[in-house]
Amino acid sequence: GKELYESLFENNTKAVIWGQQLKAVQGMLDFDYVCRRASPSVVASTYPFTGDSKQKYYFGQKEILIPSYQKMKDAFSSHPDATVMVTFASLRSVFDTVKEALTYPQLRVIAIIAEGVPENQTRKLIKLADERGVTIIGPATVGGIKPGCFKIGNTGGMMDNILASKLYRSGSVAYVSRSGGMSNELNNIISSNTDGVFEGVAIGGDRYPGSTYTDHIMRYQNDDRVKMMVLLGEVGGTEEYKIVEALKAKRITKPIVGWCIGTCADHITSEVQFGHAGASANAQGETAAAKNSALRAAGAIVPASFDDLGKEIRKEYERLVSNGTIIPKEEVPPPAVPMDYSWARELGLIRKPASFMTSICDERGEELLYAGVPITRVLEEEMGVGGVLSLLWFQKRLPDYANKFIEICLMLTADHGPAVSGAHNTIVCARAGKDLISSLVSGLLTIGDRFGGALDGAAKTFAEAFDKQQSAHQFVNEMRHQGKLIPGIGHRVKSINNPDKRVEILKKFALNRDIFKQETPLLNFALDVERITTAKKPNLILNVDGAIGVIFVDILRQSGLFTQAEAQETIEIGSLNGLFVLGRSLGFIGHYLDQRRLKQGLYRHPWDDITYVLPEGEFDRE
Ligand code: Q5B
Repeated sequence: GKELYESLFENNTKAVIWGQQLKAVQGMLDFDYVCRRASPSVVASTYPFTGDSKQKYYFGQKEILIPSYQKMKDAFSSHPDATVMVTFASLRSVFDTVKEALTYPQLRVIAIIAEGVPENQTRKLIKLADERGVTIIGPATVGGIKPGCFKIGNTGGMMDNILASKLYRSGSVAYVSRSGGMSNELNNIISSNTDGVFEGVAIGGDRYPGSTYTDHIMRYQNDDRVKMMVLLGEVGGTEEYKIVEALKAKRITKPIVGWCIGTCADHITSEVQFGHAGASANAQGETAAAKNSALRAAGAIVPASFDDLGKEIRKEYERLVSNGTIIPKEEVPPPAVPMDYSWARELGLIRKPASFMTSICDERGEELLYAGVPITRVLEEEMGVGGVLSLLWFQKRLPDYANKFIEICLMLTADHGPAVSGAHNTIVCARAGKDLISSLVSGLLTIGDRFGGALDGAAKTFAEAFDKQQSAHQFVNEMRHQGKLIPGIGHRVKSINNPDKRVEILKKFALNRDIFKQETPLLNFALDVERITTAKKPNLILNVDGAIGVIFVDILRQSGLFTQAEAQETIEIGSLNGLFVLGRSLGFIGHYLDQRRLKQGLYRHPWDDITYVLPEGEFDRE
């Protein structure tokens, strides 16, 4: 049978949680910490749909691991000192869950947090629990709270609420209510009119709650630490009359302030079902007003209205203080519970310098933005690859001719045959059996000052000479004196006799004022330089890297879209080589796929194509 009058929770009570309610568990642990409990109240959780694991929580500042067990049996056998189970199982699985829990003799309390559990199931569970001496709180409840000791799940709300109602330390007033929401109200009323809450239980709105007002009030009656009690009943049912009987029979001797809410129902002519399943008066005696009168007549302190509840509670509390029943304790401030970072941020209490900054793309909203432009607009306005590149690389919407120029660059640099350094590397890598990305990267790694990566160098070197107002002659001579090759000049196979068609196309496009609507002073200067270098050697042409480099500087400087500083920065941070890298990636990927399709085997370079020039010595072959 059930031992009725014992305490359910103390400051060393341990609980197992059924379900994956990480937030609720953290709330319980924060409560424990603010109550100065020596150890957390939650020792384990159990959930059949995931394997055994350990879950990370905070206990104050400290990070702790709490085990989660797939099998309830394992949770209880590993934690034989757990006497409470809080289950968040849904109405579909709660019956079986609680039935199983009731087979573990260590359990004293099961708090069921589930709406809509069928009444026949609840009644079966109540019967089983009674036989085993287990107290059920719920099902349709948030649970209960015992300041300084234990908090069931989300009871009491957030930490600011708990602090405001001083639920971190024990008071002298114990209450029982049906509704979780109203118990928050009671926490507030009691804490502002007395030395605080000793314990509060919300039994839940069910017609057949697992434990009743009387179960809890009798516990409070028998606990010397409770000096006065509060009962918040409601319209419907006859449970409050059991308190009336206990008062009459002097089984309740402590002061009890009582109020049944729902007195307004008497003014409504039609039959009213309030929020709770049990909150409907089926007979005159079940009305709130009738129950309030009965309580008053039996000796409970019943205010004139709910508004006066606090006043009556205060009056009784002050009487108990003045006659020495309650000796108010000195207020000790609670330890500070660190606030969760995300919550503090939401409240605007903290700020933190971000580790990363970005200015090109934002994917967080409903629509992806490239430099602030929604992608639907990018498509609607047919900005093309050139437009997208301008947004992402330069955060600018460039004029159409500039976007077109970018696209021409990508098309013209896309490939230049298998013999060039990069394509060769990609091919060798592919033939060594490597994957697409490795082969592509192997090719890209050859791009530099000599091969394909002279765009930035050309842009910078030509621009500097131009800005110093050097003539083409002076520039070529200065570079020669410094022993430097001019970036963007020279080609292995192309020459004035075998012109590079790609460069011809670029020049034609940039020099056509009908299309390319700006001046090209740096291109003109580079062409002057080319006239001098090709006079020396026919292959010292303005090459594809050089042509793109100088024309791009002209766009940066003459389009009117970049400030001088932006133009300079764009050249200096190495943007322009990106054009060749991007364009040529098309070709390298093509070469990789081609080798795979052609099923080319491992490449080994032939000996007859290598001159071995080893130092002569005693180990030389005969
Ligand atoms: N001389 C490109 O040289 C190459 C000179 C120069 C002054 C120069 C060379 C060079 C600068 C870097 C550059 C991009 C290595 C090239 C590209 C993409 C590609 C590739 C493809 C594709 C070619 C012979 C004589 C020497 C040198 C002098 C040479 N370059 N003088 N300024 N720039 N250029 N790279 O033919 O007196 O005889 O000793 O480094 O812009 O990579 O298709 O292959 O799409 O894939 O080997 O187009 O020009 O000439 O080094 O034997 O020199 O000319 O000092 O003079 P070569 P070298 P001297 S486009």
